[in-house]
Amino acid sequence: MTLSPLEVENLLLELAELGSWYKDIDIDGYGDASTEVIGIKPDNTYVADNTDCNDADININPGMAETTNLIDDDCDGVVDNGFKYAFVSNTIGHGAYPAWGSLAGANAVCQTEADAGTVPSGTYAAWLSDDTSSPATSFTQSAVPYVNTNGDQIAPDWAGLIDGTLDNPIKWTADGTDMTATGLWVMTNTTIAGLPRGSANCNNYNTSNTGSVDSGTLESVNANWTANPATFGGSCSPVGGWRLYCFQQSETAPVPVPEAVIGYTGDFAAANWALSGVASYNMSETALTASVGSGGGGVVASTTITADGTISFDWNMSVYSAGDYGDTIKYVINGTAYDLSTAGSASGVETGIAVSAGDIFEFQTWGTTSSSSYSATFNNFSFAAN
Ligand SMILES: [Ca+2]
Ligand SMILES: [Ca+2]
Ligand SMILES: [Ca+2]
Ligand SMILES: [Ca+2]
Repeated sequence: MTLSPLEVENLLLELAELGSWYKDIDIDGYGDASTEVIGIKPDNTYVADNTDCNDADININPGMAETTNLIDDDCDGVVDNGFKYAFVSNTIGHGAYPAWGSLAGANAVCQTEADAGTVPSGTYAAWLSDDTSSPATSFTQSAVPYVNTNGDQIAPDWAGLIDGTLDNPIKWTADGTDMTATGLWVMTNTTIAGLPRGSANCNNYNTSNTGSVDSGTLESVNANWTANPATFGGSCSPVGGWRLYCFQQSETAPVPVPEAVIGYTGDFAAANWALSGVASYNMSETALTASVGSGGGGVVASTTITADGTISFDWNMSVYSAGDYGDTIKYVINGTAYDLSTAGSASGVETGIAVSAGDIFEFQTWGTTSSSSYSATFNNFSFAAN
């Protein structure tokens, strides 16, 4: 067969595109890692990239900028990183009823509402001062914008938050409910600078229904948002009660996907096993071997598992001279033995053996009498963390 110049050119082009290819359904130039095809590029719906975390949305890929939409636009595993969310509590503190009880209790209210709400996961704390702590001393002072749960900017950063004017009022709950005209003030005892306004803090927010408190008003964008003179010295048990301002302090980092351990490496390197026996034995990166020429005996290799996961390995037992009571090869988890073979030559593949952090995992071989002669191998070892 003779190829025309055009056919030769096309063939060369195809050869140049040998590699790994990934489907790009939303045509944003980024492919779906789960659709790998190796070889010649199937067609132009495939790309070389495999980093699209949502191949059904052209606006979600590693090339996008993160925006305040409660979506991980840039595929780095963190929702709305580059912003810190704030919200007003749905929970109402009230001195006459079970309330937050302390500044730590108020922080817990914020955390609970954040965890149950639509805001990005992370740590949240109350904009509240007591006798020993205030936002200025306890908050992570953000260099990135503070935003509401509806996406509006509250302030460009910490400096903007404490300059006495907000870009938008903090009046949305952690699940995005607008609390406009709900008629409740927000307990703060905190100045616009984030410092204690005084000692009007309901006896450090205990539940004894005593003392007074200074507060702010949740629809305000001037200094009244945190320190409204009309509220100063307010009762700790008003008819309505009080809300809290809650601020995101940090983001929850994406959970790294643990890499599998292949061979006796990493946590399963030979140095992390206790090896003993009366056989000739050895552990390399690729295999644990035991060789018994005469006299019986075997090897015990023991390690402590460092993470929950599954173990797989191949094994082989070649018996040259049988022991009177058999020649065994097995693995043992926390003292419970799982026989692989108890007599004669045999081999096999074990996969998906579940283990937990702290488990004692062992390989064992044993020739039962002085007439035993065998060689045993555990190879193709791997461990995949859950
Ligand atoms: Ca795509
Ligand atoms: Ca996409
Ligand atoms: Ca992100
Ligand atoms: Ca986003």
